[in-house]
Amino acid sequence: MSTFDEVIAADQRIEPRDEMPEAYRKTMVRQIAQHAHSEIIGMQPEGYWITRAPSLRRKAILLAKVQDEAGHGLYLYAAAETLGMDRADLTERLIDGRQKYSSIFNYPTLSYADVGVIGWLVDGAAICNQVPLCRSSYGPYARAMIRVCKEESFHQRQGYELLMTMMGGTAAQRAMVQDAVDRWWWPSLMMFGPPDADSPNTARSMAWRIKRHTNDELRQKFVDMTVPQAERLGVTLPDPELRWNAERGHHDFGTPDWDELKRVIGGDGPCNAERIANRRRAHEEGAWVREAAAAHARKKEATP
Ligand code: BYC
Repeated sequence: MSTFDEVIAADQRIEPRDEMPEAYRKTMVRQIAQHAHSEIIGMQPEGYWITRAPSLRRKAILLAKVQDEAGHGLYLYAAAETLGMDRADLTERLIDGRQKYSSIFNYPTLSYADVGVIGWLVDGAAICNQVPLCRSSYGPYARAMIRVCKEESFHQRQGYELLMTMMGGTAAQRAMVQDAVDRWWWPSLMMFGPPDADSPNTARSMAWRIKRHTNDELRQKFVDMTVPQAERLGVTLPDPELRWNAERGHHDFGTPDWDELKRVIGGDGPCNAERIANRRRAHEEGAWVREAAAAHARKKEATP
């Protein structure tokens, strides 16, 4: 039987029954739980627009997307369960503030263009971050990521298509798109985490092959991928320092406001309190469903 270090060195997967250092298990629980919480909290900014969608077609697309996000949360909670973490316990840790979720979901969605921009930029950033996680060293997480990425790709396309449609509309619609891009660009860059020099977890997570690229590498990849899409769409990315650097073969770009990221992660973003209050209320209102399901399961077990 191979040891943990041999499995990692051979670039194979660690499975739930394999021996693993306690620090590896803790890191996986931390990342998977945060990821799961992000999917579930991430349903709120877009969910708000389901009853306000401009057409039946847009409503059906948005409903499907938000339901996918619930599904992603569930795959991820199931992956955390393989590490001995109970979903109910993880939910408690989210709503009492002991565990984090992505900073991006603490910003408000002010118009329907935000739905398109979340699909294009936020899901675009998520794909950039998550495709390498399909090769992450923890088997259940890597396998969950494969399906998640396929669905994220649909999410990104629906956002881009929505924006293309609006950009072909009236001047007011084009202005709505530009306004949404202006508000979501910098928070999207912050999704990749702090700069490498201030990222305490990256070196170890790279050594364990949980992460395959650093935060800054993925952020650069996202910028390079997004600039031509913005040009095609006809919007301006709100960064005066953004330009092609032929020597590096990459775009140079400005510095995100890292103090803002710290504030938002620390609980002081525009919507943190509202997001957690909604999640807590939904959890409390769902107590009777959990009790009924448990009673049903006990009854089924008792009947021969
Ligand atoms: N927001 O050492 P670092 C989605 C924390 S869902 C909040 O670089 P690491 C979608 C970090 O946790 C998107 N916290 O950490 C859903 C750490 O704190 P702790 C979610 C952040 O883990 C619905 C500290 O800062 N995606 O796409 O090496 C609709 C230092 O950071 C953030 C994932 O969760 C942040 N932005 O790297 C639409 C992907 N950044 O835990 C879309 C999986 C950093 O030590 N996660 N922190 O207290 C990852 O890839 C990595 O965990 C991160 C951070 C790149 C996020």
